[in-house]
Amino acid sequence: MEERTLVVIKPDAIKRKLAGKIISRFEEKGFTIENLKSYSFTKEKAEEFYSVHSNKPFFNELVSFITSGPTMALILDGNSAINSVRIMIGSTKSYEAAPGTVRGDLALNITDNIVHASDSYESFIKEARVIFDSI
Ligand code: FUP
Repeated sequence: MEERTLVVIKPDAIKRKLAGKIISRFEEKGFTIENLKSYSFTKEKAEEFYSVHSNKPFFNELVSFITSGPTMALILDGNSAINSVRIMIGSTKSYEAAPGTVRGDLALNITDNIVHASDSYESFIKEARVIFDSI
C-alpha cells in the first residue's frame, strides 16, 4: 500500500554530516522524497512534537537535545512506508539496533539516536503538521 511517513534527521546526525548518507539509504530502498526541509525546533514545537512522552523522565533531555541544532525533515512516499522505514531505522536503543539498520550502523546512544520516524498514520499526521505548513 502506497503511503507516506515522516523522517527527522536529528541534530547529532547533522553535526556528524550523516544527512546525505541517511537520505541515500531511503532513496536506495525505493522511497520517493515528497518533501524535505531544514528545520530547527523551538522548545514549544519540540514539546508538541514529543507530547506523547511529556510524562517520561527523559522528556526534558529529549526536548533539549532536539532543539540543540538544526534537523532535516523528510516526507517519504512508498509501499508500506511507515512500517518499512521503522524497520530500516532499527531499535530506539542504538547500541542494541541490528547491524544493517540506520541506527545499528551509524549510532550508539539512545537520546541522540540520529533519526526519528513516525510509528503510525496518526503519528505521521500529528508530527508532520508540527513541521510542515501543509501535508
Ligand atoms: P523511537 O520511536 O524509536 O524514536 O522511540 P520512542 O518514541 O520510544 O522515543 C522517542 C525518543 O525518546 C527516542 F528517539 C529517544 C528518546 N528516549 C530517551 O531519550 N530515553 C528513553 O529511555 C527512551 C527514549
